[in-house]
Amino acid sequence: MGIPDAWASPAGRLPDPTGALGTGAAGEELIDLPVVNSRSGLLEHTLTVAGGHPVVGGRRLGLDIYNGRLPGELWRVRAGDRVRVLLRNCMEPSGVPPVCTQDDASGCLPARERQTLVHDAVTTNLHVHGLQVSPSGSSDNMYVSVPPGGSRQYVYDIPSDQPSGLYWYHPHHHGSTTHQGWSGLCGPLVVEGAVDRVPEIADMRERVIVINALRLDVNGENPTVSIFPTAGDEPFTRDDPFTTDPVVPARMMFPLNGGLRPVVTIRPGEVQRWRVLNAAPHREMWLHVDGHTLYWIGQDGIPFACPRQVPSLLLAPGNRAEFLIRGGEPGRHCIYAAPYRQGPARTDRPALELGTLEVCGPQGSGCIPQRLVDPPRMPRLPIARRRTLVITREPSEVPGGGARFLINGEPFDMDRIDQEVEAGTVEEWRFVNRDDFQHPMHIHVNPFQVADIKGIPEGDTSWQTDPTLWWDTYRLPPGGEVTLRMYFRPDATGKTVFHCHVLPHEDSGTMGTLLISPPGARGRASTGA
Ligand SMILES: [Cu+2]
Repeated sequence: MGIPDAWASPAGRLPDPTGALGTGAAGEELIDLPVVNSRSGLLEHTLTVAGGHPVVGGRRLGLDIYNGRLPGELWRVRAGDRVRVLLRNCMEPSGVPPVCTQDDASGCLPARERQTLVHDAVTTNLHVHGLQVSPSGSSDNMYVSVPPGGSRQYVYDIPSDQPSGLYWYHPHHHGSTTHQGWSGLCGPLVVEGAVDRVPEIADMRERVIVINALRLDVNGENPTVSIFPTAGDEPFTRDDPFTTDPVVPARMMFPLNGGLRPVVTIRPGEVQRWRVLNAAPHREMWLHVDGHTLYWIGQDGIPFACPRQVPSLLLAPGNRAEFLIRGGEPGRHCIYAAPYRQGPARTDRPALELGTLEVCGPQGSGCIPQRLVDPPRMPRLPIARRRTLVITREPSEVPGGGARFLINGEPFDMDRIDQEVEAGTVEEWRFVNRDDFQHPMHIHVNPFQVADIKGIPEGDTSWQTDPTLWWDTYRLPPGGEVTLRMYFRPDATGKTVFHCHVLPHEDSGTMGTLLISPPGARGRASTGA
């Protein structure tokens, strides 16, 4: 599709809701999120989602948020704990989106006859991303709807072998996941364990950092118009590759722990432990800290055997990267996402300043440990089954609605069972990407290893392909393919999902259902080769 006039117009025509976009560090200190701890094996908590007014970069916004703050509190638990969370939905529809005429100076297009509001924008539920818990009943059940005024009691029993690392919680109601993600609805969840007892790490200053992407209209609110995903037809230089119906001018803000371009302080020589979540619904972040090497110690919640020295780390939406960083030359160093080609040529993501690392004060200390912990091992079982899943692109069913992306030719249908697996077995899933955009695939409940990958773009140094690493979200190269090896743990059975974690893709149907049957249950024929 073509570029709507509003986006083709000079940048100056679009009001900037941030009031400070691209003007350098906003200067706030990175805050530590408030912590909710488990006690005696139980984390008991109420999570209220309601409209609120977080102040980001000096601007008072109007967004739906958890417990009155952006992002939500940090939950800290241990493997084997029970988490009881009462989700209360106190959201209210924010009304009709702003619509104006074509000659309006704000650059809107006229409303279509049919205004497509986000489907069920204020219906929600809860997903604990990466926890290897039951997807059934009152646990991590993706088929639950909590309407406005409703509530739901969730109970998650974290297994005793859940790796110690960074996970997160966020809404996962099909159709409104993107919208609620662009409100910043999410929070980090740390499972404490063996890696925290590595002596060098136990002594370090820890920073849990949540990167949000907020989509804001001129009023500082998240517009409730439908999002049409595209794969690059829109100018990414606005960092906004989506069009809406009706078109509403909007800009993105990318706060860290709710602060716009905050300052993170470290002493020269001091080693800190950073645990970073990319909660942006659509944007990959090729994370760099100017002048600093990263010592990568864990990915998607799963710690490594030893640190890996890397110049940068790419976080797809949903990924968590954990690393150590040693304060270098005194002074200010940019924390940024490097320019990156997430889609086809000429649609590059521009550089994005996220914050500033300020190295200052007396000489600090700290050591990079040689050894960490024993990572989980893939059980030595024969591959019970190999499946092929093909991602294709087709025009949206909605006229002018851009593209949508299908899995094996079909959009999401929650009443269908696409893949049925037997718990206690190992399978290989080969994802073939027939599209020219990277689609980061997330599979619920069980993490996986990358057994094979083809089609990494030439010269793209952002990929980590070590087959011993574990992930729960992994990118498919454009026009390439990835084979994921998974063990379906026997104690987490039921119906769940797998999907692209570019949330506008997920909401438009790039999601499949996955039934994990109890061990010994007879599988039936299902899609796949
Ligand atoms: Cu996708």
